[in-house]
Amino acid sequence: MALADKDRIFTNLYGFQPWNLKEAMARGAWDGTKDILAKGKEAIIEEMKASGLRGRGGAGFPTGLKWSFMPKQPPVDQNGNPKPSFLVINADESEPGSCKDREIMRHDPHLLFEGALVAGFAMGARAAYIYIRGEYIREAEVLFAAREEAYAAGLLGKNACGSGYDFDVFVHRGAGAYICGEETAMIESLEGKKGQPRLKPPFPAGAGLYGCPTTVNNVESIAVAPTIMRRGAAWFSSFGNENNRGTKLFQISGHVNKPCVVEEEMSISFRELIETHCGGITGGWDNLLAVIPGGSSVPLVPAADIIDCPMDYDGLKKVGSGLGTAAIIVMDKSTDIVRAISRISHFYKHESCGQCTPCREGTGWMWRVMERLRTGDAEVEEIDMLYQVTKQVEGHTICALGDAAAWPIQGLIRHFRPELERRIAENMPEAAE
Ligand code: L3W
Ligand code: SF4
Repeated sequence: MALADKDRIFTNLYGFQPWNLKEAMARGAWDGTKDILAKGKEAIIEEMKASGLRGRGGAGFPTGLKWSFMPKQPPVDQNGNPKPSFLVINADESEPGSCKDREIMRHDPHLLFEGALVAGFAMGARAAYIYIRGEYIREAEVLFAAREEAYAAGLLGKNACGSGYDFDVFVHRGAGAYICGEETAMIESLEGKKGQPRLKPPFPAGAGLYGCPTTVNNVESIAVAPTIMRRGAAWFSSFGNENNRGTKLFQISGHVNKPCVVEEEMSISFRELIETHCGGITGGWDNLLAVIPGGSSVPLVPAADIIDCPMDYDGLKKVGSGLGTAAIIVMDKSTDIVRAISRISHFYKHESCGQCTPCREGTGWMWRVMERLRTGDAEVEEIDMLYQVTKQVEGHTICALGDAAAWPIQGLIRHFRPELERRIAENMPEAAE
């Protein structure tokens, strides 16, 4: 059954009402925030753990657990002074297909600012930085204006919400590099350096922004926190399957009759999601070819495997893919699937920061072979060789971009090998005999 309106967290997702503070408060934002903080840090973290919320930026790491990694006692610098802790909010939404954080920032920015205070307080942070992708110009304007409103109303800054807690939020604009969405590259960029991922460990909770304890969370993860605290962990965890809890923003693009961003219950089946919110597949269900269910970084899933699949972490893992950011790219039978994956390969080649060899060299190499496979200008043996190269890149790089470049190609070879062979045979008739 589809999510009822009363259970939606993002009640202004389509911007039917103004985003401003007065309207946001009428919708329930900033309601009882002081009381939430009065529960104390531990209680907030325990509630978030009990809610089952998993990070909405792609990796699905349990949010309450992540907050609990922040040190209870601040570490000290070489002069014996306590170091501050920071929250960094990842608004660098750049994953192809992903466009949910944009809607939150456009239409419900106060939920994000309130979430920043709740999360920052729980982890003992002095301030939050919202790192927003450079291309989101209008959204950044909304964030700057909403921030002004929150400060003017005493909700942020000194004695935020009358809680006795001082908490600042800064909005920082990126400059258009996908890699700055990787948490440690984002931290480097915030420090004014070139956005390149750091080796982990140490994780940011140990040494993050300016070497201080830092937690990086996605916009959606932070923006849902106040409502979870108001309505309770039991309410949030009543949605979805075991290990896959809550409501979730799904972004459906491609060959559906009505592409949209929609908040739904986690674990809803692909069929129900598409029928309820997208008016079905273009040309009907028989016309469905494949789906990339979690943004371009996850492997595609062929039609037969996806139709009744629960849209959650475990369901999509079982069919060899992942939920990622729940950016669902639907492809019908008019799609040139090899060209589509080759285009994704080009994206990763372009966005590689070049720091480690398997990714820097491998992404270009994989894209060039993909382009030859697209036109059929290749040997059949190269399909297996390409697969082997993806295995050499996967798991051998500093950050997940290497994996993200490898997985779509693996999915293509796993599910569409006959199509690759057909192209080669048609381009080289003598080889097909
Ligand atoms: C402390 C430990 N912290 C893990 C933290 C870690 C991070 C989080 C998840 O990649 C994925 C990637 C993309 N002590 C810890 C710990 N942590 N162990 O938990 O970490 P990790 O390494 O599993 O993932 P990641 O490097 O953050 C993110 C995928 O997301 N993705 C793309 C996302 C794009 C967007 C966007 O456009 N908005 O988010 C799509 O699938 O492939 O797998 O915070 O520090 N022992
Ligand atoms: Fe840079 Fe790619 Fe290495 Fe990530 S995997 S650090 S993007 S070269």
